[in-house]
Amino acid sequence: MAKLFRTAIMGPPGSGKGTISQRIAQKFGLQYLSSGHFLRESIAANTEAGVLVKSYVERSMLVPDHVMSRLMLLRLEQLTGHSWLLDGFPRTIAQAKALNNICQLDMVISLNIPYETLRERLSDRWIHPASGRVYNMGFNPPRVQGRDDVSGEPLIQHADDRPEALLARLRHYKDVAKPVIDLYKSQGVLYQFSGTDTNRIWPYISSLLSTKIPTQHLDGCQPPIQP
Ligand code: G5P
Ligand code: MG
Repeated sequence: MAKLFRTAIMGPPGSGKGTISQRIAQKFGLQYLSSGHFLRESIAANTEAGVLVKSYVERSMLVPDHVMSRLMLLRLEQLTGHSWLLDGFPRTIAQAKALNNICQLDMVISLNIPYETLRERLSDRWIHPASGRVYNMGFNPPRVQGRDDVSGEPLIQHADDRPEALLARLRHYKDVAKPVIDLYKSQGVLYQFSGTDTNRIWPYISSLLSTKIPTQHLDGCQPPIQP
């Protein structure tokens, strides 16, 4: 049986985790699990977890570790025997330890993007609240200005993408991510990528993954879960 490949992508809000994850999932056929997407899905479905996490997600605050870990580990339990990619989980050391208890990651991608770049991207970001689809007026604009490509409904801008709120979020991200990054560094699985442009970072990630993911795996892969 082909060896399974388990990886995670970390980075501050707006660093391109989602954009790069979609490319990895498409090119390498990994199952794609996004913590933000699962949270928004639970909120939209009004599940017990959704009600619990709504106020955190709306304020861009971290959801409590036990809720987040339970949500993600339950999904991962359904994927034994599959290779996967996690986007946005683990984000704290408690989450990393909970994940470590069930499996060891083969590789962790960490994105280092300058603050000014994040600020520009997020101030230009528009969201379709019902689906969580994200647009950027410069990088991936909607077909019709101010409207979601699929539903045609209006797009909104996130209050937490204002510069002062964003600076606080990014500081918080750094503090919380440091022990997680140190843990994966000590395990020898951390790969850090820096830059201001996703399209320039992507070829490096893609060629690194090509050396790590066994080609037999690609033959038998499952279609990725689209968020
Ligand atoms: P999410 O959904 O994980 P964030 O805030 O971590 O949300 P976000 O916003 O999803 O991260 P991203 O995925 O890192 O950002 O980046 P992206 O969406 O690909 O790109 C950002 C924007 O820039 C897009 O508009 C994209 O098109 C554009 N872009 C990308 N590359 C380029 C480029 O090169 N140039 C330009 N010009 N633009 C570009 O989490 C949401 C909430 O859920 C909770 C928290 O409340 C969080 O705030 N949560 C958790 N809580 C606890 N623990 C966890 N593990 C949690 N995970 C989520
Ligand atoms: Mg994202």
